[in-house]
This record gives sequence, structure tokens and C-alpha cells, in this order.
Amino acid sequence: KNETSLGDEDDDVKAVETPKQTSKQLHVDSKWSDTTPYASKKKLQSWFQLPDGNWELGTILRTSGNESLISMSEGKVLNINSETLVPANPDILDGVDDLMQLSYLNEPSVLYNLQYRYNRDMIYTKAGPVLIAINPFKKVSLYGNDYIEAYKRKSDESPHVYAITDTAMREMIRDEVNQSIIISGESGAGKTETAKIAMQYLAALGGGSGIEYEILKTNPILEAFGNAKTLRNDNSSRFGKLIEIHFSETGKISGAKIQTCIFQSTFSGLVKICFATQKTQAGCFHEQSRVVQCSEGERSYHIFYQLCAGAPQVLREKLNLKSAEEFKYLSQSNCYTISGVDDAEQFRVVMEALEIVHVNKQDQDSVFAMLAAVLWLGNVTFTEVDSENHVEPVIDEDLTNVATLIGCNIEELKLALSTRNMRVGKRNDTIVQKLTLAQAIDTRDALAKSIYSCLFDWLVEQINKSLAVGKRRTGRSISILDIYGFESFERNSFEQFCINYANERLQQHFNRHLFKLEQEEYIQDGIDWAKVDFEDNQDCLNLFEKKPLGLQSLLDEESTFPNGTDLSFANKLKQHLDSNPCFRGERGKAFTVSHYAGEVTYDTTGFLEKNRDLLHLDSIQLLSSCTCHLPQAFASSMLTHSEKPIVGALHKSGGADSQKLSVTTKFRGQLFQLMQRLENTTPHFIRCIKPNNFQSPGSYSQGLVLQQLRCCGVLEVVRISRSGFPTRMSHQKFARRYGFLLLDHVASQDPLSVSVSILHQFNILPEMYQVGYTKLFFRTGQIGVLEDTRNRTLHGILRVQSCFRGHQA
Ligand code: AD9
Ligand code: MG
Repeated sequence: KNETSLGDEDDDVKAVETPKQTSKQLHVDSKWSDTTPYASKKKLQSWFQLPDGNWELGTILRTSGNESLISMSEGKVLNINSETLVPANPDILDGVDDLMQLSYLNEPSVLYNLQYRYNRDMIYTKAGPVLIAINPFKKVSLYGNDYIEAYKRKSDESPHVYAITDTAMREMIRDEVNQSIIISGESGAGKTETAKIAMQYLAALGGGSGIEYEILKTNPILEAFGNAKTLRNDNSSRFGKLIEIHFSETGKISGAKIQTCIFQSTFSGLVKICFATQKTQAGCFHEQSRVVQCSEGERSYHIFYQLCAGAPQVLREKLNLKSAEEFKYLSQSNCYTISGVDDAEQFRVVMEALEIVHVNKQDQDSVFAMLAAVLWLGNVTFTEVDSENHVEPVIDEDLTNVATLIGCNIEELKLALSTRNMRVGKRNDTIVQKLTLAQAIDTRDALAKSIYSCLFDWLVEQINKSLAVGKRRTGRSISILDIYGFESFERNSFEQFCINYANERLQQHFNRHLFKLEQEEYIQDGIDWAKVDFEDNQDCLNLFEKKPLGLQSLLDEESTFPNGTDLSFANKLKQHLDSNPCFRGERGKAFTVSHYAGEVTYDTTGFLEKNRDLLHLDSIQLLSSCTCHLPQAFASSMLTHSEKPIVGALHKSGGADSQKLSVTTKFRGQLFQLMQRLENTTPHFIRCIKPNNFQSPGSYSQGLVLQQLRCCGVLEVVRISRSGFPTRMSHQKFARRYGFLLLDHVASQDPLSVSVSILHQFNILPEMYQVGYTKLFFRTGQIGVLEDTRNRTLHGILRVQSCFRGHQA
């Protein structure tokens, strides 16, 4: 190949095949290297890997035997095994805006190209059909009206979220097919910001009615209630979101619908009690109750801190608000502020946004009352009342505040927090069980979680009502998907288990569209095609979903056993899944899953409890007896959302709580619904990449970027697109669209013959297309020439027509 002879032609050339085997010391992964035979030769620039894993560029000075002498920067020279050298691209290709343009598609070249652009604030790069976005962790001047205009007019065609959104918009109108923009990437990679940038573009293009403004204002609300500071990201989304933006025939936004994907135990983030010390008035005793392990440096949901910092005086008095430090739910992790964020100011933004999405004043007040009630609940303490360790809540300011805020009687609240109604025996007799301290704390926290999760759902419902106003059914929409990214911490719990499963599903969608469907389509249409292998994650999905012996089924089964424990669950996994290549049992209560994005070890502590998501009937009863309208609404929504009839489904062990569908099952259902919606759309993929783990600008870690590129199969996508035929059109459509350009009229001929005549007339080279049974397949860029000619001709015709009309007039 020409590309290999960039050096001095007369030098001795030694052809070396790209290594097939991974070298132990220098991890050259053959699957990522180009299959083009590479001649390492004198003066040629080449990549080699340093022991720390980073790639360096060097010039080959001499090759002898198996060794090459390489000169590095600063005059250093190094002897390297020639087989481990990886070809570098010529300088002229530095920073190309589509990885498809690289002559050598290998890991170091891709890493270098992305870094080259990143250093120049060009954070977007195409990888064939996929847009790669590298988080700049700083303000970059790539957004705003001027940029939007430029992409709209197509005067700027460099890779951008605007560009991909523009394509989605055009394809929606041209093909009359719903579109989706699917954003993925690790936690902190920039998905939520990217989603907002895409929404901004759609609002600018499809705006006019004012509804676009409302749509944009849903972001600060949902982020306040659904995002929190984690160790990975100061603004981490704790829920998945699909926003479907609807358009009228004229391309104007007519409404929107938001679907969220959340699991109630996510809200355990707000009851972070680590070995909490319970102080009571009647004497002092301590008990360790660990609801959720908390991490120093993390926060609960933003809205709590915003409320505490920003509530105006009147509201403050009404809710009896204190500062965040004085609420136990907020003080557990000892982290109250986020650098660069003004919570008080954010509160004003949220209040204004609530106004804009038509949440009326009374409802707003109720929302804040619910938030305050949750905070006050966290402060409720208990005191022992008998010799059997039973407790009752202490009647103090904390408890009375809760009762006032939710509008219930103190006695009822006291009862709900200290007893459980149980039905026992065949006759379902009701007995009242008194609670121990640990049980009472659980009940209190469960109530707080229920209130918060119902509040979140209620808000989404209100927003949807507001956005549906004036929505005319046109059947055209663009959906934007932004979910929580893949997470791998030191300690991974049930939340990570669910989040990573969702990401595994999303990865499959990506694979299906970019690899499987693509290749199947080629094969079905009978065209010549060499298969590209890709990392299929079906095995890992099976590990999660298989019945009856998959992670989720086994978890559900163990959750229904009265005697099931986290340990018995972990043991069961080891017993049934140990032969699965994606699974590894660990010592004690842990197990490891080989995810597409890497191995994650999960600690099963708390899995069963979080999965059970018990419907606390006493809590529901309490809420339904409240005089405030929100708690009442919450109670009825909890009842209607429980899939099983309450009475019949009472816990067999005599528990007071009816078991709804397990959290895992419900979560999977929501996820399937979400994916189902995406299935019928034309997807556009954006892959967000996190360049470093410190959320800091200007730092680019090759290893970290590489790991993210590898796990999402970006290079395979480029390879498939480069060797494939990404543009396709049916013979009929092709003949209809371009047939009129033919010089010899062939109207009577069949579409295939018309198509072939067009291809000939325009001299499209045979290697640039393939004729399938039903469709024509083109390499990238080919259809552009035809479209240009078509547009020019059409404009010419229109001009002639208008001249003609002018003449007649
Ligand atoms: V998570 O899975 O919800 O934890 P995301 O959503 O992938 O995560 P997010 O969009 O929240 O990450 O981005 C993290 C931070 O990176 C933001 O708060 C910004 O400070 C920063 N960021 C991301 N994208 C951009 C950008 N295009 N320009 C400037 C950015 N800053
Ligand atoms: Mg996010």
C-alpha cells in the first residue's frame, strides 16, 4: 500500500506483519491494529509503547534482525522489538475530524488524534457514524447562536452535537421516521451536558411557540431533584431520562414527553446513615444502624441544599427550615457545598423553572413542604418504652414538624413509626407488632424514601402535563436518551448492579445497530461483505436476565425467601453461575461480573432489602390520612402502582408489607419500555469520554481514554464504516430521486435499470457501490455528488419557472 512507503524509497525495507499475538510486555492488541501489513523502515515515524503503557512517537533509525533503533524526542534512542511497532500516520493527517480518514487505524493513532484535537479545544470528533465528545471540564466557546446558525446553514460542518442533531432533524423530515440521539459514556463523561446542548439546538431550530423554553426549563428542575454530587461527578444523574420532543409537520416543536427510569432504592442516597448514634431523651443508648453506607465527600440530592440555602424568609419560617448542617440526612457525609456552585442561586433558578412549567404556587409550596418533611423525618429519634427493646418516636420539634408538614395527626405519625400491622394465620387476623429501634429507623427511612420518590414521579407527571399542552399528534419526534453512566467504585452495591445492567442493555442496542443489523442487511441483500468481528455482550446480558438461573432471577427468588440473606444469595450465585465465563464468585458476600466496560466486583450487602422494595402499608395508610393533597396523591399512586392486590399479597412471613414487583423486575420493565421506544427510531450515537478522573481541564490520560474507547467498540465501528457501505437507498427511491437527471430518458424502465444508468452517467466507480437485491449500497461521500447535482438542477428548474411566470405576468 502506498501509505507504507512514506519514507525514503531506496532504504532497505523490512516487511513486518502486524503482530497477531499480544506481546506480554507491550500490550499491542491485534484486534485494534490495522490489518494492513506494515513495513517498519528507516526514517518512518512509528508508535511504540513505554513500560507505563503510554504511547510515544519515534523515528526509526535502523532496523536489524528483529530490532529497530528508534529516536525519540530530546535525542534519546531506544532499541525496540520491530514487531511491536505500530505505524504512525503522516503529519498531514494530524487531527483529522473523522477517524475514518486515518490511513492507519490503530490505538495510538486514534489516541493521538483525539488528544491533538482536545488540546486545541476541538472536543468533538467523528468515528464514522458515531460522535465522540471529550469532556473539556471547562467552558469552551463552541456553543450559542452563532454556532447554531452556522450548523443550520451548514457553513460549519465540523463534528459537533449541533451537527448530529441537525442530521437527526433533517432525517426526521426527509424520511418521516422518528429519530433518537443516544448518549452514553461513563459517569462524569458529559452525557447530561451533551443532552442539554442537543436540546438547545432543537429548541433553536424548532422553536417559536414558546414551548421550547418550557422544555429547556425541565433541566434545572430534574437535575435539582434527580442529581447529586458523587465521588465521580459533582452533578451526577441518579436517574435515566428519555425526552421525546414532538414536532409538527412544519418542523416546529409541538410538545414533549419525559420518561424516567429510576429505582426507589436510588433514593437511599438521602438516608445515608452510617452507624448512626441514636440519642434519646429518656436515657441514652446507642445502636448501630447502617441503612446505607455513605461516602465522605458525596451529597444527597441538590434540591435539599438548595432549599436550605435559598428559601426566602417566609418559606423558611413556614417550613421551620434550618441550615443543612442541622439535618441528619444531610450531615452524614460531611459535605455541604460544591465548589463553583451557589445553591441559593440555584434554588431561585428552580423556582423560576417550576413557574415556567406551570407548577402553581400552591403546588410549589407543597413540594417544598414535602422536602422539609423528609429532612425533619431524618431527625426523628426514638426512645425505648419497654423491657423488650420496643421504641416510640420522641415527641419533639422534629416529629411535630413532620406531622405539620404532611398534615397528619401526631398520634397517627407516632403509631406509623413505632408499630406494624401484621396479618397472620389462615384467617388473616390483624395483630399489631411493636418495633425495635432498628425496625423503627427502617420504617422512618422507608417513609422518607417513599415521599421523595413519589415527589419525583409527581413532578415528572406535572411537567409532562404541561409539555403536552397543544400537542398535536404528528407522529414525528426526536428522543434524547441520557442515563446514568457505567459505574465502578471501590465498593459497588445494588445501585451499581442496576446502573451497569442498564448500560449493558444500551451497549447491546449500540452493537445491534452498528454491527449486527448492518452486517445482516448486507448479507440479506446479497452483497459482497467481509464480516467484522465485534465484542458481543449478549453473554453478559444473559448472565443478568436468564431465567431461572440468572443474576436477577436468583436475586428475586432469594428476596422472597423469608430466611434469605445477602450471604445466602451470594452463595446461591456461586453455586449456580460459577461456570459462566462472565461471572466469578468472590470470598464472602461478593461476586464479580465481566462487563463490556470492565470487571466490577459487587458487594451483596443490602441487595435483598433494596430489591424487596416493600410497600409499607402503614406508611401508605398514614399518607392517605393526611390533610395535604400531595401525600394523599402519593398514597394513591403507591397503591395503584403496586401490581399485586394488597390483601392477597401480604408477606408470607407475617410481615406487614405487601411485596410489589421486586425493584430489579420493575427496573427491567422500565428499561425495556425505554428501549422499545428507541427500537422504532433511527439512532444517532454520541459517546462521551472522560479524559481524566479529576474533573479537571487540560489533562488527558491515554490509558483512561483508551479503556473507554475499547469498551465501547469505537474503533470497530470506524473499521466497519470504512470498509462498508453506510449509505443505502432502495432502487425505487434512488430512481425516483435522481432519475430526472438522466440525459437519455428511460421512464419505461424498471427502477434497477434506471439506477444503473444513473450510476453510469455519473461515473460512480464500481468499488464505490454495490447493487443489492433491493437496495443500492454506497461508500461514504458518494451520494453527496448526486445530491449536489440534484439540488443544482432543481434550483435551475425553479429559476426558469419563476422567470417564465414573471414573463407571463
Ligand atoms: V453521570 O453518569 O450523570 O454521573 P454525565 O452525565 O456523563 O455523568 P455530566 O454531563 O454531568 O456527566 O458532566 C460532568 C461535568 O463535566 C459537568 O458538570 C461539567 O462541569 C463538565 N462538562 C461536561 N460536558 C461539558 C461541556 N461540553 N462543556 C463544558 C462540560 N463542561
Ligand atoms: Mg448525567
